[in-house]
Amino acid sequence: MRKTVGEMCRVGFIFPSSDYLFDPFRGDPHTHFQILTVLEDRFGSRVQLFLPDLRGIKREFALYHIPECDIYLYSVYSLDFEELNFLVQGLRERYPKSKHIGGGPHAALFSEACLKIYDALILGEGEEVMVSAVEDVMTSRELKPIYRQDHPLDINQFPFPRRKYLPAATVARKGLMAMKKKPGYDQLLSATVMFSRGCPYNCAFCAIPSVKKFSPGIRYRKPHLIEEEIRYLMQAYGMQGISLLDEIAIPLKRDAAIAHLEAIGKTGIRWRGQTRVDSLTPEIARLACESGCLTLSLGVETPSQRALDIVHKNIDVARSKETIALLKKNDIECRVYLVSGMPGEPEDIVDQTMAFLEETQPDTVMVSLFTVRPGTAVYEHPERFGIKQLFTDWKNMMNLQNRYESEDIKLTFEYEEKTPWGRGFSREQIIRNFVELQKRIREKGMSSVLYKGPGDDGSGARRSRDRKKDL
Ligand code: B12
Ligand code: SF4
Repeated sequence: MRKTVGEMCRVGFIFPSSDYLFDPFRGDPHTHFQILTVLEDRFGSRVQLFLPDLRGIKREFALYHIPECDIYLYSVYSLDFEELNFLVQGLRERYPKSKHIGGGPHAALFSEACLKIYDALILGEGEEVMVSAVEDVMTSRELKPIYRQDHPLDINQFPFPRRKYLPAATVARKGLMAMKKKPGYDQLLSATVMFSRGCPYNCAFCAIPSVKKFSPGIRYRKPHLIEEEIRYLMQAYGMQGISLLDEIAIPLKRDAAIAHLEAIGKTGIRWRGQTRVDSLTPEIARLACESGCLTLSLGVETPSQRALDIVHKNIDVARSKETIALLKKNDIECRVYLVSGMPGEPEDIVDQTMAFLEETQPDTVMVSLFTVRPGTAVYEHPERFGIKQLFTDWKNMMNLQNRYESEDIKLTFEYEEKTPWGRGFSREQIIRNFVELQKRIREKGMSSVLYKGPGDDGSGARRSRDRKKDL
């Protein structure tokens, strides 16, 4: 193993297999691009950087794909916790002098457990503290156990995240822009992007409020930086479409929203994104369409006002209906996100949901099963939500979306028989409702469109067959 003092330091930021996802290549490793870009700018030729991409690779063969490094980095998501532990162990055996640094949601939520696995943790935003950690390794080979960024950074001081750490074919791919009613958009070369950090709301089922506890609220990149990043993607990769992963795609304040949309619109790119149902006005919806917006996904969650109130979603059902209509009026395809199994659902939730969809006619609907994740208020105080038991096998924390023929549905919680809103559904009832809802949505022709990729026979069967876990 090389000595790092005064020499080049090799840093590898590992992206796990994500084998529980339908298509792990639909998302991009933004954290990895961001941190590697910052390290490159800060250390220049004193570091050699790698992004070992383990998507599609079987766990037992993963180590063959990871080069020897002095420092390995991991963004620890609860679902990946186990896989990453396995990798750290394997890499320690193979390269005993290597250092292992974890960050991300699970590290922020379970620091003590993570400190048993990693040599050091990055808590909060990583750009500045990661530079200190690399300097520590370069100068003394000693790491502090915790590097904490306990206040928000100005995200506009950093360059846009460069993507050269992955092959171009991985960076720009087809399928992300597929539309339900307009053919051809699935052929656009596309990638995911993020122009903001955080969310100012506190929905009880969402991990954002606590994984972002060191940097609360929402911050957007400045319009000229957004434009610069899109132009880079277009010039370097021939990008024709972008999928915004921001929680709230369009800033909530009018002036900021207009400048944001103008910056995107100037580039001529097509885009899609997601937002809250209370974040759009008629003017902003029109400008979104003019700026190239093809699809917006709305966090409708449920047509039950009682359930929305119990999970502090802070929206009303009437507003959901208005916003769906607004998108339709502006020729923006509307996808509705629903969650099935939420606390407070009435007995006839399936019928109520179908009546809501019948009335509003969104273009597509995605239903997830209610999942209790660490970092959420429901996880912290299950009793307030009528929950008597939680199951903490992290690998079952995936939102199921019925994308495979036979899903192995595992609930992460169980309701009391008597809850503050009345009878709590049994586990069997929740699963029955979820399956029934999926079936009826399919029958209505409102299921999402999924690009199946080259070689698919069109039925989606190839992927289903190939999965060990039909998830
Ligand atoms: C983009 C995104 C993805 C992308 C890419 C993820 C990635 N690993 O890069 C894709 C689409 C692949 C994805 C998939 C999933 N995601 Co996701 N994802 C997000 C999202 C929207 C943004 C994260 C992001 O890239 N931000 C931009 C970067 C620059 O910021 P950041 O990640 O916060 O990282 C900063 C700091 O936290 C820190 N940092 C974080 N990790 C590390 C590690 C090191 C070593 C260092 C130095 C610093 C550091 O430095 C960064 C810069 O300051 C968040 C919600 C959110 N807003 O945070 C959910 C979120 C992180 N995802 C979540 C989940 C659950 C998933 C999935 C399991 C799918 C699912 N929805 O069920 C999979 C897991 C896939 C995987 N194996 O990683 C949860 C995590 C909950 C938890 N307890 O783990 C979140 C919080 C969403 C939510 N509302 O629940 N995701
Ligand atoms: S569900 Fe959406 S609006 Fe609610 S806290 Fe999470 S990201 Fe914010």
